[in-house]
Amino acid sequence: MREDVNHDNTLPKDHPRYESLEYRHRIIEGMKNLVVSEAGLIAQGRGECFDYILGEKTSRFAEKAIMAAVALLLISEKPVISVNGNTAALIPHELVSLSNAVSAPLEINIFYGKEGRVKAITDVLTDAGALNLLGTDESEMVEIEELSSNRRRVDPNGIKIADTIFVPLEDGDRTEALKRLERKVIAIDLNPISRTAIWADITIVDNIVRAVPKMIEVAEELKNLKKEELIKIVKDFDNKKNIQDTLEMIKQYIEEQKEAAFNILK
Ligand code: PTJ
Repeated sequence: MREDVNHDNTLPKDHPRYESLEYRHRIIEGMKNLVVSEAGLIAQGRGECFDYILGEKTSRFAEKAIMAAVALLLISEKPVISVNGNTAALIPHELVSLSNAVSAPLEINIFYGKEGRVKAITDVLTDAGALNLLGTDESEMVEIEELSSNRRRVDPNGIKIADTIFVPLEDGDRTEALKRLERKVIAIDLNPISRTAIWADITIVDNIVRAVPKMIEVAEELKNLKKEELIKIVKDFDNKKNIQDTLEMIKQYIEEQKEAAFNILK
């Protein structure tokens, strides 16, 4: 893990929400360095809100999705991990480790194409140990016609020809476009009813800061399985049911919190 960004000791280590605030600061630092877009701050806040109603922990349903996601990455011919500003700022080392563990290259693909951002993200990932990054040479990019946003510009050796694209944390329109192109999409999204979450083949409803390290662990476990066993894990996974189960779990958690809040007030 890299050092935290609490250089001026603004965050006391015994603060009950230290970890969450530390990640918030990574996003703020990332925005100052052009890695994160301004909208990335808002996305982080939205994510925190959903994380609250998940109890800020990885559920057993997220674990099921992680298992299927890693199995799918391991059986894919040309898997790619798409990286945006928020993911690069929050978990650069973990992205590099996952890329190595499942043999899927990292491709920088951003929604907000402000000048200097691709270079800033390249630097962060290179410092974290990335060797063969895709999406770094803007003159080489080709387009995915189904998409109108800046995300349409992709690497000809990456997303353009990938069979499975892993999109940790992003806006919805790309997942729909990739599905129309008959690609497999794996998403991590704290919002279980976002368009990305609904359209993806495998949706991990969890925080990327917990889910990606877990994926690295699971890749170690699954890498010795036979291809048929991995295919079975993917086939047995029902994304729609898993999202429904997650929503039920959230309802139940909120009920429990309602009781707990009343008990505090008694
Ligand atoms: O770096 P860029 O230019 O590619 O832009 C990236 C952002 C995130 C700004 C862009 O993709 C965007 O605007 O996304 P949205 O529409 O805000 O969607 C982000 C989704 O990610 C929301 O559903 C959030 O709940 C979710 N999210 C935020 N933080 C996390 C998260 N999901 C998992 N882990 C998080 N840490």
